[in-house]
Amino acid sequence: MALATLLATLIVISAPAFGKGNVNKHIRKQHGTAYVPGEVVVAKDGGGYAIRKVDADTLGVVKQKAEEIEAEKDVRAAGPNYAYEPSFTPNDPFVDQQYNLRRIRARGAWEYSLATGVTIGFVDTGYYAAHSDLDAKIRGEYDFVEEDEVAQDSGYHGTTVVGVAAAETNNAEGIAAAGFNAGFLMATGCTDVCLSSDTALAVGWLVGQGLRSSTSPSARSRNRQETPCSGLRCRGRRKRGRS
Ligand SMILES: [Ca+2]
Ligand SMILES: [Ca+2]
Ligand SMILES: [Ca+2]
Repeated sequence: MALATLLATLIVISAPAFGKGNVNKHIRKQHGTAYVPGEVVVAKDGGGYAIRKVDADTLGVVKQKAEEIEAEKDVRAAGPNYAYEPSFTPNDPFVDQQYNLRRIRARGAWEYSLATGVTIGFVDTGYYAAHSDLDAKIRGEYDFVEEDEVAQDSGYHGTTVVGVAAAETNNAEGIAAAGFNAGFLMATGCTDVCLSSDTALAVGWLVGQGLRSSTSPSARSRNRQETPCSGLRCRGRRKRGRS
């Protein structure tokens, strides 16, 4: 009896206080939502919060109990004791310096999608193919300025733009990209200047690769009419008088 009493005392002493010891709580996940069974968080009219124990196991019944409690006098709001985890942070060394990712709340978006299987098309100045944060992401390229199959970067604009959207992410190197697992196609349509005659063909080529254009349906229709060829087949069909 003495041992049982001692054990009971120890259990009471080690019980977590409200707001602490959440790791000891029995957290359950139902339909992707994590919560603590048998608990409702109650916000009082006069301020402050409290946990109310309820006889409810599934999330649906906990919500039902919370609604009943919310209808009580002196209760401002009540709801399940939901459990949240910090958003995933990739291991790329520069990720903490990437203000752009914080601004667009990329970490929250990555909870829903890592863009696996997605390909992003770029019309830009080309890209640096040997870049170790890009070399595994290229899915195809064409240079509509030089009319060849090597979309080398004539500056650093294209490399920067591609990196922000589709650099290799969570590879313990360089930066993280909003597109996470997304690959990319590069259609070079610019050097220090972008000509419509090059960029229109470049967009048409990307559409021909199966990418959806962000231009209007009428513009897409025009592009298809003006650029029925794609990739290699375009070569030699255009006489633009450029060297
Ligand atoms: Ca790489
Ligand atoms: Ca080239
Ligand atoms: Ca990286």
